[in-house]
Amino acid sequence: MRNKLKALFEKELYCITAEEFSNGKDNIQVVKELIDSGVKIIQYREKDKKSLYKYEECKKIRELTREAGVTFILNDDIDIAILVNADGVHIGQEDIPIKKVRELVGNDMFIGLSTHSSEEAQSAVANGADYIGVGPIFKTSTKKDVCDPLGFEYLEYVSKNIDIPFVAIGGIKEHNVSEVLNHGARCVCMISEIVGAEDIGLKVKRIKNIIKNTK
Ligand code: 3NM
Repeated sequence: MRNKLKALFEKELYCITAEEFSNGKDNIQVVKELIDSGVKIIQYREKDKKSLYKYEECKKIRELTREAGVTFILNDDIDIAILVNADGVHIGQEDIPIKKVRELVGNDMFIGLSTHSSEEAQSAVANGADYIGVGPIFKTSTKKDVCDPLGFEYLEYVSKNIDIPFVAIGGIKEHNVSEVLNHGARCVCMISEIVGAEDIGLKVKRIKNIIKNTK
């Protein structure tokens, strides 16, 4: 799993849905545009919607991502992830402990965990996370209860000391993505910059080009 994820996250763009920032488009429309633009990793993240609504959307997104060979990850909703056969789940520090999540999802579904400090990163590894989120790098207003921006120090710590795949997140935009890559990230995660773009296809194309051309 670790090697598979390392390859998946190698110089890649990881996109997360958020209808509230999608300029009136629904998640299905956004996911179609992401897939058409060549995005390979999509996470469904909706904090305030009812389970039935999320389940129906995720069923549809699973079909679309499966057809396109795109990795589909669900945020928080382990039950929906199991029901729709997602590729992975992503959880936070205050969710069910990873070892318990593992009991539910088994070894075929990967588990990602948001981390914000070296202690959290080490604990994620010790508890069997398959990858970690590293952030917030910059200020973000997309995630409500997140800590202050961490800058590059924690990202550099992870890139040098943590042996599982990781993705950088938080306030990452087209204009600062190369800096994030230059500080050790191989995979960058974005919400508002992508789903809120006037032309998602064009935005993804430009960002993927920057990723490709940064060492
Ligand atoms: N997790 P945007 S920051 C979902 O640091 C999320 O763990 C974060 O949104 C973390 O790209 C974040 O719009 C929000 O800044 C990222």
